[in-house]
Amino acid sequence: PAQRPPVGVTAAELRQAARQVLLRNWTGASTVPSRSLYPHQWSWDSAFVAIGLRHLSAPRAQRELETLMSAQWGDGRVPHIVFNPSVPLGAYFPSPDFWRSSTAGAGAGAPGHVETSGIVQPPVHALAAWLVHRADPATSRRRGFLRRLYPRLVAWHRYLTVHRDLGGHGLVSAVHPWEPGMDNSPAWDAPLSRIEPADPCSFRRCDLDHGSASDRPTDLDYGRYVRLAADYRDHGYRDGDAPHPFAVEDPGVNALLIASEHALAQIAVEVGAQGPGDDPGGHRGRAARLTDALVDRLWDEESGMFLCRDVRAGHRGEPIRERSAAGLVPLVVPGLPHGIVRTLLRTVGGEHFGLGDTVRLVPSYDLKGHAFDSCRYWRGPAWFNVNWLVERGLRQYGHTTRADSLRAAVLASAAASGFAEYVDPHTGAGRGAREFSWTAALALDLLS
Ligand code: 9WN
Repeated sequence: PAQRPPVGVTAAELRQAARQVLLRNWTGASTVPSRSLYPHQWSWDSAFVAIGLRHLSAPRAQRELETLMSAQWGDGRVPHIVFNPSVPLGAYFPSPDFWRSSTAGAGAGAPGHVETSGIVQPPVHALAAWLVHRADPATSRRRGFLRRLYPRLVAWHRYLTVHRDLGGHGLVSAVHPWEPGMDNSPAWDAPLSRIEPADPCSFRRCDLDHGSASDRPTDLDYGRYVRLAADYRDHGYRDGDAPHPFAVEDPGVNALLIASEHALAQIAVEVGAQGPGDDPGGHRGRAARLTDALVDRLWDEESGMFLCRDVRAGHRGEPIRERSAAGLVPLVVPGLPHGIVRTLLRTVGGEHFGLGDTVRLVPSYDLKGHAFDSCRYWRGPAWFNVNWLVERGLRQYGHTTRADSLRAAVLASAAASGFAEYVDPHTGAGRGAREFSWTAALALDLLS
């Protein structure tokens, strides 16, 4: 195992370094994932950031989520990017003039006061809101934090369960590879291969100004990302009208929705919500139904993990036979059947993910997979949010020793890599951006 704790870094020094990153990446109302590569507000990044910020300043953590939720659309969707108007258009692609949310998305209720993207990211927000509240309930109550956020979180989940059940079996579908947050996962190769790429001359990849081409998704992938997003936009971002040629049920997205639905039940108790359906019992019932659907549709005994499902393949959709770390994220779901938990734990430590054996952090993709690449974005490298989720899952199911060693490995790797965006799972070498916000935030959370 390569990621040893860096000699001489104390917990206090690491905490201080993480704090500095979060202060530097704070814009006054929210946090950028990275000053260089991602100069706007991203949806699931903000949820993870708030989970860390709560240890520094409860009001600031609350503000992070409030800023994001104030860009919510009328149909309930929470956009994956909220653009900062003071950042030049050329700093990130696709920029606001590509998404044109306030005009193209008007029919779906896009806000007029801010520009956003039109797709979504995993719903970690209710879980984050609950954890933020618990860090300082008095301040949260005084500011009416949960009382104001609760109806927005309910509308967000309703958007996903009503407008995005494209498979018709009670699970949420992602309609773009950016939505599950794992852009170029090998799980998308087959469904994406059916998409005609946009003309490469029609856009310019700003990401290559900041990141190395060998680490980032390929130009062909980008052409397809652009095509899917442009077609969605040209259908007014209305899910009923858009054909959604890419539609996948992702176990990570659905597991995070379930964990957040459980958090909504606790929030409903705190705010005294009385339904109908939006009372604590309503949320628990929805979480239970989603859990049943997750197990029915996505559990694969042969692989020993959850698989994504391509809703557009065959007559009734087909499992995508690629082992992605998204299939381990359901460890965060409470109350999974015991046999599934046992098998998942074997898989995490087995030859495909190697945790505690060949690697010290969970890789994003099968170490033995045909598409494994230890450098290229979501095709192998280890990401800190995924490892934070697996750590939480191990702890939830009582595997404290394994959770403790994963926690130590995450902290050591965050420190040694300068809070890298992701790391090579074999060597521990940092990749992508440095001073990456969720790496610092989640390290801070694990230190607390
Ligand atoms: C597209 C911001 C985001 C993360 C995603 C990660 C990456 C964007 C990109 O950066 O995606 O949304 O330009 O590659 O894949 O998980 O939220 O950190």
